[in-house]
Amino acid sequence: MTKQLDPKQKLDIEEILTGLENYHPPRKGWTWREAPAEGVDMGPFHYRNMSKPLKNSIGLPASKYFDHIDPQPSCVVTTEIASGRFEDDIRRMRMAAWHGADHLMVIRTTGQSHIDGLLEGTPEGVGGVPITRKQIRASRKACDMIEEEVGRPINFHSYVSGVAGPEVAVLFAEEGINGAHQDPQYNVLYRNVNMYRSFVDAAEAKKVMNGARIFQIDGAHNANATAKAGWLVMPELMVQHGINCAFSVAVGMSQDLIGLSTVPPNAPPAPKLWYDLPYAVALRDFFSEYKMRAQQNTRYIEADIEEAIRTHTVDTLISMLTSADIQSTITPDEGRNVPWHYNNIRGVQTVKQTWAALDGIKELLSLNYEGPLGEMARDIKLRAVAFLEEIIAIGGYFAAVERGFFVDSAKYPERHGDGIARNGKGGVAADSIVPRDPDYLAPVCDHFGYNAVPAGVDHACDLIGGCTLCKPEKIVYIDELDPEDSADKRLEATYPYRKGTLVKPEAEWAGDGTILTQFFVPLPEDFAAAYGVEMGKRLGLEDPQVVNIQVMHPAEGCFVEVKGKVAFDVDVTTLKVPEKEVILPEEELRAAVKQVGLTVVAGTVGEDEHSVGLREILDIKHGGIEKYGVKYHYLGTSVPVSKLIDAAIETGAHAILISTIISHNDVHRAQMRKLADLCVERGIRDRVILIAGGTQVNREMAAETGLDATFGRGTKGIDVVNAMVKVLKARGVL
Ligand code: Z97
Repeated sequence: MTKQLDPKQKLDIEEILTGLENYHPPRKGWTWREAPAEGVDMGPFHYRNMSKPLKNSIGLPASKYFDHIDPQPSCVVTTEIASGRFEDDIRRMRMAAWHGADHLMVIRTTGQSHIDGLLEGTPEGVGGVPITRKQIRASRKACDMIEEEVGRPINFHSYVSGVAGPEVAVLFAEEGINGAHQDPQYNVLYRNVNMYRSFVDAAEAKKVMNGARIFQIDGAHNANATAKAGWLVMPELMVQHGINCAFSVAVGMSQDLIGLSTVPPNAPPAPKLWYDLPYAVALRDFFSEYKMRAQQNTRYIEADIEEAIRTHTVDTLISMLTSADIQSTITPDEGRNVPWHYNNIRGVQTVKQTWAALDGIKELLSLNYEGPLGEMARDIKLRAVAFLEEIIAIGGYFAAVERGFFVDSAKYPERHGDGIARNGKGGVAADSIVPRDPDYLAPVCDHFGYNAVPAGVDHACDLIGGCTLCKPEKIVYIDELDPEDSADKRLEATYPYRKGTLVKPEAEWAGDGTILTQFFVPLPEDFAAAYGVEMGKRLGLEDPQVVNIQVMHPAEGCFVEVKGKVAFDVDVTTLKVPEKEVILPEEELRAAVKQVGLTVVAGTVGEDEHSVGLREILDIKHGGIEKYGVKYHYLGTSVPVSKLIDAAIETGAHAILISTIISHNDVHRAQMRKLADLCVERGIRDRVILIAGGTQVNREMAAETGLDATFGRGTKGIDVVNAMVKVLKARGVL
C-alpha cells in the first residue's frame, strides 16, 4: 500500500524509493475517462462532452470567476515529460495531474533504441530518462499515489521499440505500464534497426502488451515530423497506420488497444484547415474501429510559446470537430528543446481551455461533406489506397522500404526519390533472426508464435510454477549498478532544495536555477541577440542563451527571450510573507453593501491632481467599488480634507476615501493624519470609515496615521469594499 499524499506536502522521493524492491502496482492496463452520456453539471453550467471532475485539481486561471469549477474533457489528456531524471519527472507528473493530465508519457533517453537488452539502475538521461525497472517502478508507485490524490486513474506510458522491444514489453507488463508506442516501422525508418528483426520483435512485443492490456500508439506521426513538406505525406501516413493496425491485429492484439498516432500535418501561415480537416475526416472514415490519439503539430513548432499554443488550439478544434480518444499535448516550448515543468501544464491548459470553450460544438455546427471537404477527404483516401496497391505490386512492404517509398517529399503518386531507403540485409541487429527448433519451449505467458508446450498443459508457465507476469514475486529487482550515476547521488545533491530551506527557481530539475527573462530591445535582430546575451550576463545569469527572438520591426527592435541560471540560493526562512488579507466572497460583500446602503465621499487631497488611481477604485469600469453597489460622491482633485469631512456629514456617507500621490516631505502621511485628527475633533470618528490610498502608501500606514485602512499599488475596488464591510461588522452595524 502506498501512503496517502497530503496536498500541502511535496512528494517525498526518498520515501517512494523505500521498499521499491517489493513494490508491485495494484492496477494494470489502460483506463479511459468516465464521461456521463447525460453530460456534467458544474457551477452554473451544463457541459455536454466532459468527464467526471477531479477530487483535487487546479482550474483554468479564469475559474475563480466561476466558483473554481474545473471541467475536464471527455478524452484522456497526455503530457510528455523529458527531464532526464525520473526523480524530477515524478514531481512534474503530480503537477500535470492536478491540471488534468491522465496520460503521462515519459520520453526515453537518446540511443536506448539501439541497446540490445534492459538497462538497470537509474542513470541520468539526455533528452529523456533511461527506461529501467527502478525508474518505472518508482514512477508507477508515484502515479499510484497521485491517482489517489486527484481521484482518477493515471495512465503511465513509454516506448516499446528498438532492439530490445520484446524485453521492454515484458518489463512494462510486469511493472504496470499502461500505454506504449509500438510500431516496427519506427525502428526501420528512424532508428535503422533491421527491418525483418523489427517485425519479428514487434510480433512478440505486441502479444505481451495485449496480455497486460497496454494501450498501443503507433509511430505514423514521425513521418509528418520528419518530412520536408509535412503536409504532402498524408497518403503515406494512412498507409503506415494501416500497416501497423493490420499487423497488430494479425499477431493477436485486441482492436480496442490499438490507437492511431494522428497529427494535424500542417500549421499556419499555411491554410491549415484545408489540409488538416480533410485528413482528419479521411482517417476516421478508414479507421473507425480504432482509437485516435490526436497529437499536436510538432513539425512546424518554433521557439515562440504563443505561436505553438495558437497552433495547438486549432489542432484541438480539429480533434473536436472530428474525434479524439486521447488528446496529446506537447510542451509549447518543445521548439527550444527545453520542456520545462510549467510548460507541461500550459500545454494541458490549452486543451482544457479549448475543450471547455467548444464543448458540444458538434451539436451546434456540422461539417459540410457535400462541398470541398468531402472531395478532399476522398482524394486523400484514393491516394492512400493507390500507395498500398503499389507496395503490393512491387513485392510488399520490405521491398517498398528498400526502394525508399516512405518519407518521400512529393505528393503521392509523384515521387522526388528522397525517401528513407533501408537495406533489408543491413541495419542494427541484422542477421539476428533464428528459427525456433521443433522442441523450442518457453514456459511463459503471452508468448508469440511456435511453442512446444506439452499436451495437457493449459498455461505454458504452469511448467515452472508461474512466470513473472503471473507471479510478480519472481521478478528480479536490480538496484543501482553505478553508485555514482544514481538516484541516491543526485538526491543527495538536491536535498537542500527539496527538504532543506534553500530555494532556487527551477525549470527541469530541483535546484537547477534556470529562469527565463523577456524584454524588448530597440535594435535590429543580430544586435538584439548579442544584447540579449550581454544583458543576461549583467543580470548575473550563468550561461545566458537567447532562446527566442521575434522581430517587431527590422529597425525598431525585437522581442527577446533569454534563459540562464541564477547562481545564488535564497533561504526561505529569510522571506517575510505579509499576512494575507482575507477577502469576503463577492456575494457577501454585495449583500452587505445593499443592507446598509453604503455611500462614500472621495477625492484626492492636498495639492494632488492625480485622479486616475482613485477613479479606478471608484468606477465600475475596472472593477471599482461601484461594481459592488457602493454609491460615491466624487469631489474632484486637490480637495481640502475639511471639505471632504463636511461632505461626508452632509450626505450621511459611511466612509471617506482619500487618494494621495505626491509624497515630498511626507505630505501624504500628513494628509492622512489630518483626516483622522479632524474627524476626531468633529466628533464623527466612530461614525465614518477612513481610507487612504496612493503609490507611496502601504497597508502598514493605517495604524500609524489613525485611519481604518490604507492601500498601495495594485489595489482593486474589492479590497476597499472588503475593508469597509469589515469595519462595519466590527462596529456592529452589520
Ligand atoms: C509522441 N511527441 O507523442 P526512441 N516508437 C515510436 C515513437 O514514435 C517514438 C519512439 C518509439 C511524440 C513523442 C517521438 N516518438 C516523441 C513509435 C518517439 C521513441 O527511444 O527515441 O528510439 O523511441 O508520439
